Amino acid sequence: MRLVPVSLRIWSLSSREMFRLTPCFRLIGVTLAIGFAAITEATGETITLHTAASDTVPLAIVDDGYDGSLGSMASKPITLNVGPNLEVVDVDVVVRINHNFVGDLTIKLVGPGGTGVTLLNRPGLPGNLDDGSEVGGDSSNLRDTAPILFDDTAPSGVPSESMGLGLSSATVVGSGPTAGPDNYLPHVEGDPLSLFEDSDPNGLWTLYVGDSSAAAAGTFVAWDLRVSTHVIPEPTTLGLMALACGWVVPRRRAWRSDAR
Ligand SMILES: [Ca+2]
Ligand SMILES: [Ca+2]
Ligand SMILES: [Ca+2]
Repeated sequence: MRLVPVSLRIWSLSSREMFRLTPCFRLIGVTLAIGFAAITEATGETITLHTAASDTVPLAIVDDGYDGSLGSMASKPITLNVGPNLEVVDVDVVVRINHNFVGDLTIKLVGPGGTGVTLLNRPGLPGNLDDGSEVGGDSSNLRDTAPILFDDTAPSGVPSESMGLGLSSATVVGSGPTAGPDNYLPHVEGDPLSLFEDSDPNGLWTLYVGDSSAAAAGTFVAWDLRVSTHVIPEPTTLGLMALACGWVVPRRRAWRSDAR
């Protein structure tokens, strides 16, 4: 069997031959439609938002317990099961914490594939150490009644390193219009939530909260996971077209030989 290039043969077809080739054209039409649908999904028109919440039992964040390891942090899991053939296009996180010194805190999100992102790294503390070794940072407070949103496209445009900037030690972050924004860009130095893009949304997501200096202690109350997905684009569309035409065109040659 030798395949004939379709593009070279179509121009010489009679109407009878075109009729015999209609299965090929039908299949091309169907596969082009499937391909168009996949492209539509990839461009964001069928993005689905999945939301899930942790338990709301206050969990102690060990005062001055963070040493740079996930094991030294308080953690709450969320298991997501949203079905097959999906991949992540966006992740946002809402956190509810009670604490009187936000500069003590480090917050990290780890996804089902093991990817980890730092959402907060001790706001107000100069430098970028992540081992719990320094003392300082912003003295403003967090309350579970004033949840904090971390989002790569946070409307405030404020990076989480600036959380509490300009607030007094007694002020709760996000508790009112003069208390600063309640939504932040996650820790912005090369660690965005977009690191989860194209990953499988299904499985265990865990949020970790650590405290790096003594005196003020707090509780990790709850968190919400917001994962947007789209259907993984179908890679076999063009393959189906080639397979179909590879079958129909040799049949057409056989029909012509029979007619002679
Ligand atoms: Ca987002
Ligand atoms: Ca305080
Ligand atoms: Ca502390």
